[in-house]
Amino acid sequence: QAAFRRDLARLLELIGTGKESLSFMKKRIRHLAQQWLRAARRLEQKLAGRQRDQKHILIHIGFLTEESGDVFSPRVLKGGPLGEMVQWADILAALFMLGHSLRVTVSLKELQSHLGVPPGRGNCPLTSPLPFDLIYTDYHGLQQMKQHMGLSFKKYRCRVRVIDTFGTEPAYNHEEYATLRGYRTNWGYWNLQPTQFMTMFPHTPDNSFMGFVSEELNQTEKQLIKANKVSSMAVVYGKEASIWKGKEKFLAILNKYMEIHGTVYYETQRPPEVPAFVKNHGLLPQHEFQQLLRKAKLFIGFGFPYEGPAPLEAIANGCVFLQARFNPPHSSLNHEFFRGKPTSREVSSQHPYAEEFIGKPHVWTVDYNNSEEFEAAIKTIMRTQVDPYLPYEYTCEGMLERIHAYIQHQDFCTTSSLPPSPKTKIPAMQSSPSLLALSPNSTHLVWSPSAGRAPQAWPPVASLQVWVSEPQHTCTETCRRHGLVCEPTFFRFLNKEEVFLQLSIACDSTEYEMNHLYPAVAENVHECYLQKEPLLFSCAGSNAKYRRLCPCRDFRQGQVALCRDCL
Ligand code: U2F
Repeated sequence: QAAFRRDLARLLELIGTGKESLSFMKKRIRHLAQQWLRAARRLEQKLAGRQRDQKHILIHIGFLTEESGDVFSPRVLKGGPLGEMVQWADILAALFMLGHSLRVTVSLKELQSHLGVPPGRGNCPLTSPLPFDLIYTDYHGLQQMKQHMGLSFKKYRCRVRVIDTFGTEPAYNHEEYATLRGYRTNWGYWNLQPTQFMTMFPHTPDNSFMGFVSEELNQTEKQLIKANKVSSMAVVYGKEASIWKGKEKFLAILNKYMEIHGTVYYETQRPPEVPAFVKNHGLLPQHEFQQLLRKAKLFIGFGFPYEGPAPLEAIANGCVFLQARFNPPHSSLNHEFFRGKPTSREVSSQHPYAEEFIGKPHVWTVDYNNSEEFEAAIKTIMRTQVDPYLPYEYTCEGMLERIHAYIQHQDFCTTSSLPPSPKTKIPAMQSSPSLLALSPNSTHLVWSPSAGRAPQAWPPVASLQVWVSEPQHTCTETCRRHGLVCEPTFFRFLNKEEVFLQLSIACDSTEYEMNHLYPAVAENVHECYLQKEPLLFSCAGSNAKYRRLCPCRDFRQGQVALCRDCL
């Protein structure tokens, strides 16, 4: 049984020393310690003594190992990316607070020693059973484990969770399919269950949403912040000078109305990209950056970095976030930053989560090519009163709740918890009684209690609704349009011929094929297709030719990763 922890001191020892990145993470954990403790107490009450198994967990942060180049650590104090470190610090804190037994490694040598690989021996099967129930790592770590575990890697990969900032879509994950269809990338194709990849924002429901946290304010702090806001103070999003390059026009407009602050790293003198009228504080320690946000009214993005933590912190501290709409959207097909990343996701603004999940009055997404629209937004924002706001899923309690649920319910090792392999199980599935019934208004299918006992599944099947997409729509979009979220683990319940029948879809032929858009129907030719490869079940992906069958579910307000009965 795992017992919630009462302090974080032991975790700080486990993390080790010797790298700026580790110091950054420890400082963050220390600073947020009280928040974590309070959140753990609240979750403990909520779960009311429910059985929670204590897991032995290895956390191997591959990108911080010398063997992968560790390009991030030397840039911690120089304006380099911190988002990944924010997330790892929070993952460590959450796993520890939940009471699991942790080992943390940031070098290959430590990894080998924890895995039980004798020094000097690589790429051999482990001589004794893996002593961890779970391994949290990243793409770099995955590669290292593959290299050093030999055949044992295949055996144990179901225990791995990959922290993957921008996400990996199923089409890119499946080796044979990726190779055949041109979805190969630098990051490989690991044939993992797509929900083993865990993202920084809920980018695609095909992956699990891991997230991170932002500081939560109590009522008194919120009131104080509101009272002390300076309505003419703006902070620019961007700690690296290159982000400011070519932004003179916007800065000049903004400067007409507001005092502009920046936190751009510099060594001896002001970077030339930052105009003289900007008050540049230099790169600030994280808690001082939060203080600056507490005074500011506006946090303004100029298009990069994509999808970082700072806008959530700004909104949590009562700022309005103003950002550029991307038209056309940026993606791995048209933008250098995303090129080679294992996703075709279209990024519609600098921060789509802020745009779609938060929106006005906290977030303004405007066309920066239209100076009038840009200027009008600034003027309106200055007059608008907003409260500090933090979505529940980004609070410590929200993150603890979500990771708790994943650890208790996600099992990629037991075969009964996995989608059936097509060769053996699909005929049996076809003959099983239908789990689904037409909804009262005949538009979609819902879980049918009359089918008998619900199959063991997590999320519980009772939350399932099947909707048919419009042509050219993804299942992610389709479910969202109905106020639901796509749930890839449910594809297996609707990958059946009879489901087309129940939905009155006429099929002149039905074939099993490998295609990440299936199950789907090509309506004009009455051809129906079922999925032959369960690893390719995908919420992402669309094509004008197909209407897709989409498995949707409900979700908890402020916690999109969990359905109502998921805890
Ligand atoms: C993102 O990484 P970034 O580090 O560029 O993300 P930011 O949103 O700028 O914020 C990271 C943290 O930096 C902190 C701030 C955030 O939590 O509190 N900070 C600070 O300590 N001092 C300052 O003066 C200003 C900010 C993203 F997270 C990564 O995944 C991507 O790789 C990267 C590129 O898109 O963007």
